[in-house]
Amino acid sequence: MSDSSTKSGASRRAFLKGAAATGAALGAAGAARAEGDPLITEVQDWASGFGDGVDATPYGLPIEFEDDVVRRTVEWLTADTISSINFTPIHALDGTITPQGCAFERHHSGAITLKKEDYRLMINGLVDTPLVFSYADLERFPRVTRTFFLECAANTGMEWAGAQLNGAQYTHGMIHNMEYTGVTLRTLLEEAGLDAAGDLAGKWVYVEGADASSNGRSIPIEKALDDCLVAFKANGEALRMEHGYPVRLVVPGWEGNMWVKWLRRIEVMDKPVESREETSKYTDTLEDGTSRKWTWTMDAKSIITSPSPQMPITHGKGPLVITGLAWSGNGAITAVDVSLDGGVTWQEARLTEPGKPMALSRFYLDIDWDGSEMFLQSRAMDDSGYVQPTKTQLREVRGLNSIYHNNGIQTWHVNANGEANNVEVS
Ligand SMILES: Nc1nc2c(c(=O)[nH]1)N[C@H]1C(S)=C(S)[C@@H](COP(=O)(O)O)O[C@H]1N2
Ligand SMILES: [Mo]
Repeated sequence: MSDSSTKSGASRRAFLKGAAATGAALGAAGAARAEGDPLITEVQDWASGFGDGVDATPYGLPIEFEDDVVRRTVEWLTADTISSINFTPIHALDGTITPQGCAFERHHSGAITLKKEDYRLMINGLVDTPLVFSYADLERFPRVTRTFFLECAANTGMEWAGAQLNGAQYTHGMIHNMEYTGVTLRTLLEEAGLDAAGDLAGKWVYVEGADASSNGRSIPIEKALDDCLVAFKANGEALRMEHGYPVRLVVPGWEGNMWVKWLRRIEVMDKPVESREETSKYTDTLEDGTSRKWTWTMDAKSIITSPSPQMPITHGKGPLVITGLAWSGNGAITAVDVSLDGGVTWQEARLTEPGKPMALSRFYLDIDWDGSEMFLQSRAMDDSGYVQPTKTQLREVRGLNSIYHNNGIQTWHVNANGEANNVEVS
């Protein structure tokens, strides 16, 4: 696990040399293409007239050529689309922010239409004054804006027994990363007053949504007071209906199921409810048949988004950008290593910026691909010192009965034609 050859000066120098050679090769290829290219020498349609005026599209959508960058579902996974899931097209995105329009959806009883005017949020239970807030009330509390990932605990769950789904979108696409604006849950709980709760140790909040499933979950009060948000904006605009319009709970670093959408009630309690969503579901069954519960945190994980099965290498050998995402519910990503040979040797990738706590990090590794097959892997490290485990290491602890919390290292086999497939090397 602690192979650190990549951090040596020697490999760093090799990388710099590689990068320089890469630049030269690209330059030559660019020059050759310019000669006799009608796209350079002829006046094109788009330069011979006018384009659309402003307001042609009051709220813009992606250009038609990008219409394959969409959420996708796997039909056989669920009986219907009402209690179902789809997947973020992470293979086709870059940077770290997930546009709401293609951020995965998970509903237990469908996405509901709830007007701001009809919105109410109740805080009751062990509080000094039970309160009901309207949407307009929430807008008058001091506001914060923070970026966090949401990962469904079931992300990568189909891969426990072996490589199954062929694409980063399907294996790792139950994740999104948005900049949320709202009010801290602490602000609202303090508004209701927590003296009635007495000693807060061992106290809980029970949160539920306005949809038919209600998706009720118990959260320890320490977490509720620490960093949870009652959010009404994502990426600068109103939450989309499918993400909980007009208000959702944000529970940084913890499994997506706790991020209650269409948030309608928060009850302060002296014990957890042990609801369906935290007993029969979202617990981790071990080899001996017993189940771990309260496994809230999403441990450090990473995925190479390109190349990947949906993103084959189409340009042949030479300069190749390997890129992916890394995240940790325990803190900030400090480093991501990439292996081209199934975990035998590792190189440290570049992070676009220092990792932010409980938010996605983007990494790049620029290589000069010699056209030979690769077994691509990435492994994430976070500021708690945790290193993303191999699938074998994970199974040693968890057995084969689990679905949730699979953060094992993923392998893509890339053949000489640049096609990638989901495989396992152990
Ligand atoms: N009210 C309500 N909240 C909910 C759900 C739901 O069905 N109803 N699904 C949960 C689950 S399992 C996940 S993974 C996340 C998904 O959030 P998203 O649809 O915005 O991606 O919402 C959670 N919050
Ligand atoms: Mo979920």
